[in-house]
Amino acid sequence: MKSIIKTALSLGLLGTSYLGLAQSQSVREMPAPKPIGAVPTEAQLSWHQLETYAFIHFGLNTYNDLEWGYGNTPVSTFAPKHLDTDQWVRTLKAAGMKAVILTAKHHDGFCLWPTKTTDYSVKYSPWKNGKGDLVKDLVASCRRYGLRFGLYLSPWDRHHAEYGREGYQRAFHEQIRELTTQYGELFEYWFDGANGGTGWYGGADERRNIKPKEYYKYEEAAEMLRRNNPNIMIFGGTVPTIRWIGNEAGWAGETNYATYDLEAEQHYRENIWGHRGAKEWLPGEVDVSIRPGWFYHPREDHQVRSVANLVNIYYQSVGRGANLLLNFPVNLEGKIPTTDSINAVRWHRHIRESFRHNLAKGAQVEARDTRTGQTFVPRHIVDGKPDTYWATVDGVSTAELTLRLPRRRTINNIMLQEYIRLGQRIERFSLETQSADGTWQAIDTRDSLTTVGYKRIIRFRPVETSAIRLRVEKSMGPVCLAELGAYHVRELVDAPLVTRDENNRLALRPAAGSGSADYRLRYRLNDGPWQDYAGPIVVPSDHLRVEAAALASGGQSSRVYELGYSASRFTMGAGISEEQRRQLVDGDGYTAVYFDKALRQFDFRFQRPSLITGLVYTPNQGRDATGHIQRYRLFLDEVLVAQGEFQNIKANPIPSEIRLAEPKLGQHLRLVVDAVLDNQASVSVGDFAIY
Ligand code: FUL
Repeated sequence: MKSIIKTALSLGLLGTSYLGLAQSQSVREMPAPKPIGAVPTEAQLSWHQLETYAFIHFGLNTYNDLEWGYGNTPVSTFAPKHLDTDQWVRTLKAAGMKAVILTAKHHDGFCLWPTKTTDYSVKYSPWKNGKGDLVKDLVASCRRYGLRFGLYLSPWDRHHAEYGREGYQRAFHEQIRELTTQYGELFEYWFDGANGGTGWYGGADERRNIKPKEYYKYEEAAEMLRRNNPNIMIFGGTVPTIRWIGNEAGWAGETNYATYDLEAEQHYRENIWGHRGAKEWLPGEVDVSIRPGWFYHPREDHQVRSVANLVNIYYQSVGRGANLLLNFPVNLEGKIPTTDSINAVRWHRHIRESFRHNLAKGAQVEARDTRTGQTFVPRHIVDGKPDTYWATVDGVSTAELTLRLPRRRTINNIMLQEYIRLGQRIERFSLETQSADGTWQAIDTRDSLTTVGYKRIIRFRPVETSAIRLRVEKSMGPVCLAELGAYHVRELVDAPLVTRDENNRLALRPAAGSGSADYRLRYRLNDGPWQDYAGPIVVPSDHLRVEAAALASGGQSSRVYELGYSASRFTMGAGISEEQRRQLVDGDGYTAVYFDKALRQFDFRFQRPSLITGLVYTPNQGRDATGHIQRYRLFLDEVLVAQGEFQNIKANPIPSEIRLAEPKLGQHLRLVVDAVLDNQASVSVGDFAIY
């Protein structure tokens, strides 16, 4: 009998199911472990499985080069010529997106559907002579291509005259009613939390402060949403079912709990990691744009995230148990631009190929302390089904699992999934591989081996092995593991970073997270010939176009940098030391300077009259930076040439441009800081560049 089983096993005929059967006949089936803490609802469980879906930011902002329109931008400027929602959805589908969320209304108040609540909508725009309905068009495209559909409706409305008063409360709820009754099923609804106070407000042009938790009546709004969409996921407001990840830069914490307690939150940054053992299942959603801004800006055409960068974001979001909401800014034509769509599709192919072959499939799995019975057998972790799992007996909250692979393999990624229906449990683990001589070695990784949750993917230096050992060192209760996958993934490198200092020294630096890959750096200036990079070089000219590339066995990535005036052309005014000046113009937003609260202006004096087109302010890129400039005026030779606000600077502190209406000759540029974000006392600056 034994030998028959052995032969059948080696032929792969029986797998381990025969043994399972034998086991089930002889042992008692233990009950499932008791749930621990908060657990997901069915709707949340199916939301987790979406993993990646798209955001579309499009509207009046697109046609006015804005991130946060003030609410007074003329409706007549909304005139897309070749708007094609099928092109969006085809692209998104090819990029592996399971759903799409449209900004039906952004903070500027402009509505992309012909709402009855305001005349600030597509109905009053030249697009399709006012007969268009973008929400409807996109829903139809989603149906055609099988994507799910969701909406973003900004509660803050900088256009509405009644904003801050009852009139707008009613209009806002009516907008939700329209959107939830006229367009079919919605999988997700976004209540954006941003509110900068100031706005056009029907011409009042003032600051209006509200108490969001009360003013927007989120509980009533949610009820309305659920009436027609019982399984809807709600982002933001007071009764959400998912949570913002706390940054717009594309990362969840390596330690990431799906549980959260909104009432206990002290700072929004806590969202990045979640709250351990908190009372609510409120999983994180990583929202990030494929370009620096959320809306389309022509100047960002050469700043589309590379495939390598997007892959890294995938590991930092989906690979850490969060979902990824990747934004695509639709351009002036009304389409997703070519570079964005090519990179997104290539990214998806890379991810698909990376995780296509689970090298642990067919492994023999042995475990300690397994619960008896069919339901919990160790092989469930390699059956490719996240709804079957292996579990340890009650009272045991550590685990040891050994997987003997069908053959020796090189691996550099391990994917783990907990059986989250019973709650998130694992808090610390280790992973080892067995060398040819039989000894066990810890994987060589920079990832911290802490939480798992819905999904965790660990990257490490490639290693050849025929066995893997997982040890769970700390768990909130019996370990319930649904899946373990082992993969050999092609490593990609991202384009290098380029900086130029005040002595005109140009330097290339490997991008963060470029890992162990061996690679070479190259560059070219003003579209000239490519040159190998060996160390900093002196580049004497202003207005330089630098293309920098990293080449490795896994492929190459390049990026274009447009550099403005050399910092050797100007001096900076009083109150700024030489050392500070160096940091302000070194092209690196991480070398930031905090200024004394008395300092509220920055002067740039050129040696000779120079043609000025604009100034780029890079906020302090430090993780918990404060003191970003919010409102400014810009003077050239004492004449006011621009004024305004740096939009969305809190959540997305990217380099921001102040562009003059037209280039002007001048010698003395002065940036006056009129408001600092959150009324902080001191201003902080990462970098300044003049163009
Ligand atoms: C933020 C908004 O202020 C941005 O403009 C963008 O819509 C982003 C997704 O959310 O809070």
